[in-house]
Amino acid sequence: MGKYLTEGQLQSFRDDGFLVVPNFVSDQHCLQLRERAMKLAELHVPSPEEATVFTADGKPQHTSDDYFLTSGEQIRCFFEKDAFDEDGNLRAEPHLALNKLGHAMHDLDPVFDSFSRTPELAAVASDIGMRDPVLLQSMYIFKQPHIGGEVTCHTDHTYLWTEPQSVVGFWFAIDDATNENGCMWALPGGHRLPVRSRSRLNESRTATVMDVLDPEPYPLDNLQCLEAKRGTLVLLDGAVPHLSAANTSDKPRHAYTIHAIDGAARYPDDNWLQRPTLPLRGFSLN
Ligand SMILES: O=C(O)CCC(=O)C(=O)O
Repeated sequence: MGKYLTEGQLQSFRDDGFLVVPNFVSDQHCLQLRERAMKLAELHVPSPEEATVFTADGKPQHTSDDYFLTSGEQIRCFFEKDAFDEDGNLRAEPHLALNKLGHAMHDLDPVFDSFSRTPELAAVASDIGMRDPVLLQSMYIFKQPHIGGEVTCHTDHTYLWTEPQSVVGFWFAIDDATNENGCMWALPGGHRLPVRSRSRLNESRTATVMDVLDPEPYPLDNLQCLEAKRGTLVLLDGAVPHLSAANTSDKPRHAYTIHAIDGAARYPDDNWLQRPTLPLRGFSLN
């Protein structure tokens, strides 16, 4: 028995590389975060020139954009590809056209900060063997009705590389996530496969490039559907392949995700996410 998780849950996480923990956060806290995210979306709307669009595979369309590459220590807004009409005008109000907010709400906004740093989260991190967990990035994912794009199969280690590999995803359903509105899917045991690609900054640090370590695509036939009611925590080993489908329904699927790494692991300076002025902090409030 861990501090929060049962032995059975820990075994499941070790076996599968992911774990669904229902009722981890109260509805009230989820709704408070949801309201705050909508507010931040209004407050941080970028100018049309700055706006970065996320393509279907979850990559920014303009990876060279300073706006994206410096977002590791900011609160920035990223739009859905279908948020714009043929003339480049937003089809809806900005906060209804966003793909996500990223990537430092957990450090810069008090509501996100306290949601991200609870004793329960510290206990879970300790249960799964994280010795010095530090919160590297946060994303608030809107998965808007009709326009919420798919996130293709990837591992988080690909984007947040540490040596040794240490990233863990703490994903929270802020709305009910169902097969209909684009819930997450993951490959049971997929964390034991070698990670197949690494995204890093190019030499001039103006764009990201993908190093393909193994061109074989991940086997997708045995994916497990991770439907999750509001307040559910989904833990994801950094090496487990996961994805989510587009939201073609009329229901939003808001989610919040934190990626934590081991503070003792090496964090290469060619990772896209750099925080030169904002020190990393752990889960506990002190
Ligand atoms: O919420 C989603 O649809 C994708 C999230 C994801 O891939 C992640 O948190 O690593």
